[in-house]
Amino acid sequence: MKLPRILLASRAAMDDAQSTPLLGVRQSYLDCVLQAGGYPFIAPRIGDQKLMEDLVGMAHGVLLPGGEDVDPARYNQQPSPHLGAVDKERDACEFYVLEAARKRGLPILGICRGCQVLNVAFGGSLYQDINAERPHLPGHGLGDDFEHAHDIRITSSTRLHAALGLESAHVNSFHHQAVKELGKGLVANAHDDTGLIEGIEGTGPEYVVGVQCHPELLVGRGDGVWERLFLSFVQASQKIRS
Ligand SMILES: [Mn+2]
Repeated sequence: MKLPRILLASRAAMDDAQSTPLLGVRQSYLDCVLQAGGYPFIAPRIGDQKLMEDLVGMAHGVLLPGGEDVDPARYNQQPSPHLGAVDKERDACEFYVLEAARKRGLPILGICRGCQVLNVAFGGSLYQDINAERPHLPGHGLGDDFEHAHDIRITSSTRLHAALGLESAHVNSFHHQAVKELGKGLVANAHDDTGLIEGIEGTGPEYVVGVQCHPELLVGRGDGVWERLFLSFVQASQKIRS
């Protein structure tokens, strides 16, 4: 059986102030795709629509990893003083990737920032900073805990529920932003104890899933539960391949 090709969007990182950025993906994402039976390949973070359409044309599934904050202009807000780093080139790249993937009906998995990009691309909005915009609620675990920071409740009859087979799960938490208003055609598939959205997915027949936690780090620490998410995504991509 030929492996489904999974396109991963990349980020820019400086390793040397005098030089140009490195473009890449943390290996934990690649490992999870490989373990689940996918063939990962990396899209350079370049805001070029044609290039991204061509790359998506070679893919059977698309994974958007974690990273910077989405430019709030993308959801018609002025930047808050609590906004973190923004990479407009990366935003452009990933919005083009998503547009092309949606046109082709490819499976999409968004992780942390990827979940937020997904929501904004579907017309939704974000909390630019959870603790600044939801001060009446207990502070969200923006963990220094690399393993488990809080629980999530998983909505029944969702793809996430079907993938994990659980009503609740322990997750890590490294986000200071979160989904505010849901995009069109999306539902929440998980919430934390304060009602904050911890995951989203499409209501249509295509596999479109976003999670706010970092399952790739949990899998790397031997958490078998979250392997099932990557399996469900790669299996959906395999259907596109065959
Ligand atoms: Mn969280």
